[in-house]
Amino acid sequence: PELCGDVANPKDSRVRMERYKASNISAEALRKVLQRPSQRSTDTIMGIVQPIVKAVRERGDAALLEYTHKFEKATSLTSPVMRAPFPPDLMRLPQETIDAIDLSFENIRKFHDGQKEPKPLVIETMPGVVCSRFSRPIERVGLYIPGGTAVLPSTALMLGVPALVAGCQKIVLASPPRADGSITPEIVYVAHKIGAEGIVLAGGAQAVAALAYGTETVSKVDKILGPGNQFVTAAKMLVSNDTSAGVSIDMPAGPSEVLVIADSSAHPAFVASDLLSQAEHGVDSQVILITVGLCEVQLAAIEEELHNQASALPRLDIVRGSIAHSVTLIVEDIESAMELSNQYAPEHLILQVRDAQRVIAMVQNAGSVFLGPWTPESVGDYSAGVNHSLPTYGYAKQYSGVNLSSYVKHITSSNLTAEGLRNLSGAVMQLAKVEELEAHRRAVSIRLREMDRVLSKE
Ligand code: HSO
Ligand code: ZN
Repeated sequence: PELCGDVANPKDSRVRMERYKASNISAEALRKVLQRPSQRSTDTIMGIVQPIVKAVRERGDAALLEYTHKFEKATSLTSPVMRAPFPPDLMRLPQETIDAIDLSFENIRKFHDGQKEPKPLVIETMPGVVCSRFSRPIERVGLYIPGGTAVLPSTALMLGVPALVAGCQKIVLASPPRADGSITPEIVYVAHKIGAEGIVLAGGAQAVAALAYGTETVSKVDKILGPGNQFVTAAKMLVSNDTSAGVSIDMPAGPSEVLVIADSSAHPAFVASDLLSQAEHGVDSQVILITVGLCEVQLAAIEEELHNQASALPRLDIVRGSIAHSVTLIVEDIESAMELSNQYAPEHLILQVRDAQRVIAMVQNAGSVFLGPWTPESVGDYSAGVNHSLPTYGYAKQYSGVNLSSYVKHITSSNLTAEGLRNLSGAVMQLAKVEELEAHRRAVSIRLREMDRVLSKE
């Protein structure tokens, strides 16, 4: 593809995203530019995950502990579950951290509580034919909190608070322990606040298998939610396909990503900081910047900020990795920007443009949107109240992020009067006839006859 502006020297150590002028490249080239970094093939991953899931299903705690000893190096661990009530010693935290968790907890609680349906839906579709729908919590949920390069108590909040609000009876957390067998106190504190039954001290496919099938000490759950690496995702897909496990999952998860749309009203430092806050998640993260009608000076100002801010970050190496497969796309109007964004379907969409509220009408595909100069993605990652467990890898085209309805099932009911059944009888009996299901037809005709019998007596 044709580059606009100067090309960075590949050996140059500047932190820099490649620039493309969208109107100068073909649709095919554009599609390539917007491709997510490739992941290891599903077959390879499944080949690794399958025996692990099988071992935990067949040998329970013994296999689970073996894997934790091996992968987490937590060889001193003798029981895979830490049960509530959690010892206060294990959740001792600085007051500022407690306050931050408490405030975030409360905002997330409020936003998800607001998602409750005020009352069951009741619709009379025809006279005497009443259809309704009501919801019930999923009884047992397993929440996976990834380990890896960062501790993520915020993910425990995002998965746990809605489970609490929904009224799930049993909440089980799973998270890989540290090498000494312990779990970060922030996660234990969140587990305590959401009323978790326990924390499974395991990660990866083995943790998912334990939650799906249960072991001697791990409670089997009905649904597993939470992000994770490719092994976790593969294991979630595997167990949700096994009818004998009887477990569902939230969504397939991939590396974190953000798409920022900036026009000339955007503050270059803000734009760069938002790109970097997502880029620091992992080398496989991807960040996309779409600029709308910026001149060379404005573009250069963002790039300068990106380099300078990145250079001061403790996770510069990770940032370099993700920036290497991240790009800037240059367009001239907001319509073109939104078209590209909808095509990409980002997990996070940041609109640093004039009249962002108007632009939101054009959003078709995105996990969560952040509007205007004062809304960095970090607020949604932690404390605003929205959920940060969102569809990645383009799945925002068909999946919603985690929300209250992720923790409930909807049940419908029908209630007909005699008049209602009479009103429906013709259609039902005709369709039963078409499908040659005679017992279905008779279930109606037998009642019509009874109605006629009673009527003739009156
Ligand atoms: N941005 C991540 C969530 C997160 N950020 C956790 C910080 N901690 C989800 O895409
Ligand atoms: Zn984040």
